Amino acid sequence: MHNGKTSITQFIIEEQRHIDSATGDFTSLLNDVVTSCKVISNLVNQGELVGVLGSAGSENVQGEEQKKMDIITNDVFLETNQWAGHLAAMASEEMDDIYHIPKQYPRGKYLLTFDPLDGSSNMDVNVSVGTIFSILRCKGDCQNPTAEDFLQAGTEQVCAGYALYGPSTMMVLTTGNGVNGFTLDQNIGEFALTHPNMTIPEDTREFAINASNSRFWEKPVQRYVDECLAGSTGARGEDFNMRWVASMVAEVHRILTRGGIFMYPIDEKMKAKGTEGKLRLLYEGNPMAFVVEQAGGACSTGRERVMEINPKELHQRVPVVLGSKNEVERVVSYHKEMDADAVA
Ligand code: AHM
Ligand code: MG
Repeated sequence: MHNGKTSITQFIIEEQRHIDSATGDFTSLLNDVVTSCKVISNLVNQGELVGVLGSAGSENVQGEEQKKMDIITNDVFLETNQWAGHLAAMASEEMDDIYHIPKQYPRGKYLLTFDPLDGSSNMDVNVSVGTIFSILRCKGDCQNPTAEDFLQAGTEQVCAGYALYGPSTMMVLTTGNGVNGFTLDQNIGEFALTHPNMTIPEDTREFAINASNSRFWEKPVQRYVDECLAGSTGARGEDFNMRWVASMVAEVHRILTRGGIFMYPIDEKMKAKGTEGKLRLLYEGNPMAFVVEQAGGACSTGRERVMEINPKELHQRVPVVLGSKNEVERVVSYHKEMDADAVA
């Protein structure tokens, strides 16, 4: 690319050259994912000029209101990634069941999961939104894949990443070899490597949580946040700052840039409804955990490493505590203490 910057295409090709068994399939698949995000970036940028804001008047499988853009961006992913022959199937937050590759196209050896427009409630108010994706190997019958083929622990991911549609559009991804960030040059339609080897500082003084749920939190989360709020007058002896964008992609990106901790924990309201969290394991928890861990951070439910969970169902939800390692470990230790007290 120009100005001495490496394009995302060159970066992916050069990274795959180091892998003897690579056939070019994965490189090509990742390029299609990148293309999907460019198309979505363009739609997000145009907003109401192309009439994409507002509700679609439908609900997804989790009973959440779907925005027009949830459906449009889901279709962009399906159309862009279905034809090339790299995928056995796809699954997304916006579809009840897995998506089978149409008969006229060949089927390949990978599975793609995605949340096409995370934080979509932010679309109408013109605040950052993102796309999250994860690539898995199809280990079963790739010609006749089922939902069970997607139920792999996060440690099995081949690649994960996100696109952030903010003041600039960025893609951040990992193939298990560190984390790299690319910025979209709108003039030439290509991502350039602008943030090589992103790392998360181990310590932080910034936390992100939706505090309107505080009366439902479990004790360990309550304790952690109380201590942050007490700042220099409390147990921590230091002041903390707080953020809540309500776009997980934007929160994770901030944490990758300057550290921090993000929490969407399980709470009493969720337990009463029989759900295990707000965020989805396959479309949000695992891909973000892979990125965050590869950048030197940590991602836990509070009680276990997110990437070690064996998924039981496609749309499984999970509590998420991620970011700077020492803070995540502190939250985990508070859970351990509380759970030990409960047994004693
Ligand atoms: P979505 O996938 O339906 O957009 O929901 C996930 C989003 C995350 O991006 C964000 O962290 C969270 O939901 C915000 O939740 P809340 O509205 O409770 O603040
Ligand atoms: Mg989401």
